[in-house]
Amino acid sequence: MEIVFATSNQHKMKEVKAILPSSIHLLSLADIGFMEEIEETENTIAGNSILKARTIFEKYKIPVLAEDTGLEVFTLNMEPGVYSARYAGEPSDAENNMDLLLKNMELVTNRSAQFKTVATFIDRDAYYSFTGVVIGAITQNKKGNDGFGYDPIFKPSGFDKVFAELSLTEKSIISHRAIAMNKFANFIKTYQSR
Ligand code: ITT
Repeated sequence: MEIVFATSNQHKMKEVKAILPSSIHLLSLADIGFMEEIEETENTIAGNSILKARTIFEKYKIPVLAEDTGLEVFTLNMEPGVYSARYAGEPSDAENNMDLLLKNMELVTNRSAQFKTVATFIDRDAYYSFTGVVIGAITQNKKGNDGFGYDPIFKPSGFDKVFAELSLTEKSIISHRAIAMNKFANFIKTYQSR
């Protein structure tokens, strides 16, 4: 089945291709000629996930998958959350975002946090959303060179490495994105495109 994956983030595309079965052929936004930026105007992760999928579906009327992800720190009232991409302002910059988060957590002892992904699939008249959450903690310093975004400062529970120290294959087994996308993959197995 051909599905457009509505993201402008090449790291997400790479991870999702590694997670989903090869029977799902993912097209990029460039493949369908969509070169604009989708403004994320909703105030929840789920809302922005639906918004991204809906924007592409309404224009092209083809099956679309989109996702929105946020890093939620429990003692910071679940921030940066829906504002994860622009936590330190715009344009979005991963180093600045991590630096600001580490600074805001200098005096914080409970460093528990979670990554949350909401993936949304739209085909015809209905949308279907799938959530993936991974619990962990924010480290004191950045480590590792793999992954993207906040990966250098997020250590998943039960691991002694941050996400940026895991390979693509290792991250793709345990990540928030993997949990959400595996739920979608299970759903699509029995879904009949009408
Ligand atoms: P699209 O909206 O085009 O999909 P984006 O990069 O804007 O791409 P989000 O709004 O979902 O995606 O990103 C929220 C922020 O969280 C952004 O700063 C990402 O770098 C970061 N992020 C998302 N997934 C991540 C992951 O698996 N590991 C670390 N950081 C991640």
